[in-house]
Amino acid sequence: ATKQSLAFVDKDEDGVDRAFKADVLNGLGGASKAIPARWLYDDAGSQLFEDITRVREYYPTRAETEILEERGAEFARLIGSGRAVVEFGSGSSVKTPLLLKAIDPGAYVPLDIAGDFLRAAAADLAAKFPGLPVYPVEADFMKPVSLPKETEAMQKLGFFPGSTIGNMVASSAVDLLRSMRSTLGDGAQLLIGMDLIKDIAVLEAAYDDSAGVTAEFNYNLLRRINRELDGTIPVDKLRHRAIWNDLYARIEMHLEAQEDVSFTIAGDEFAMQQGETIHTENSHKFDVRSQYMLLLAGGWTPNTRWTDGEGRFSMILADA
Ligand code: AVI
Repeated sequence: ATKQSLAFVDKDEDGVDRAFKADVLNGLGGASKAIPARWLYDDAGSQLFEDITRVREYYPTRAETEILEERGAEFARLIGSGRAVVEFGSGSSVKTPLLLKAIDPGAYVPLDIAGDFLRAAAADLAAKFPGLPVYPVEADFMKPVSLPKETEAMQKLGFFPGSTIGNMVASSAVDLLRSMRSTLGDGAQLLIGMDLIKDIAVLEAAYDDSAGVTAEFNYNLLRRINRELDGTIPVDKLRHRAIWNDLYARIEMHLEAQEDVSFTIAGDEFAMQQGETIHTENSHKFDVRSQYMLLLAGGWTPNTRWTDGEGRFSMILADA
C-alpha cells in the first residue's frame, strides 16, 4: 500500500486496524451480534466478490450490464456529451466502459477510499479511452468531496452501479444521496443501479449460491478476524445463511453457530449458542415507489428508469 492509502487506516502499535477491532469487539459484545459489512472487503473479500458476480445464481451484475449495453443511445440523448462522470467506487472493468462509450464524457473521476484499487482502475480506464482525462480522487465518498478543479466548468454525472446503495440502511442511503448531490453540484445527474424485490427463492439463491462462493465471502470475514485480531473463531462451526427479511425488504447475510461455541478475539471472550447468528450484511431490494421515495429524500428527481429484459434489476437516471 502507498502512503496515501495508509492515510485512511489508523493502526495501533501492533499494526492492528483500530476501527476494525473496535467494530468487531463492539459488534460481538452486544445482545445481538453484527459486524458492519465494510469489513467483508479486504483483498481476499474483494476478489471473492468479483467471483460472486460471475456465479450463475447472482443475476444483478449480468442484468445491469445488459441495461448498460442496450440503452446506450438513450443515455447519449438524455445525458449528452461533455459531462464529468464521477463514479462512486473504483470503476468495474466491464460496466464503466459501456457508459463512457455511450455518452462521450469530458472527464472521468473515479472516487474510492482504497487507493490501490482506485489507481489500478483509473489506469485501466485511461488505457481504454486515450484522450479522456482521468482524475482519480482518493476519498471517503460518504461525505461531500471536492472534485478536481479541471472539472469545475463541466456538469457532472454521478455513476453508482451495482445496487451498492442497497447495502445501506435507509437513513445512511439518504445521507449518501444528499452528499452525492452536494459533491456533484447544480445541474448534475445521477445514474444509479438498484436491485428489485422478486421471488424469495431467487433472491436467497443469489446470496447462497450452489458453488458456495458467497459462503466463502462470508467465511472470509471470520478468517480475517482470526488472522488480524488474533481470534480463535472455529470457522467450520459457523454456517453461511442468506435470509429474506420481509419487513425491511432485504436479504441478510448471517453466520449461524451449528453448536454452542466459544472463542477469543484480541483476548476478549465470546460465546454463541447453537442457532445464534452474526449478522454481516444487508442487501435491500426495491420496488419503483421505494426507489423514487429514496431518491427524492436524497435530493434527486427521477427522470428515466430502465429494467433488464427479465425485470430483475433497474437503473435510474435522476436529476439534481
Ligand atoms: C456489493 N453489493 C452490491 C453486493 C450485493 O449484492 O449486495 C454484495 C454481495 N454480498 C453478497 N453477495 C453480493
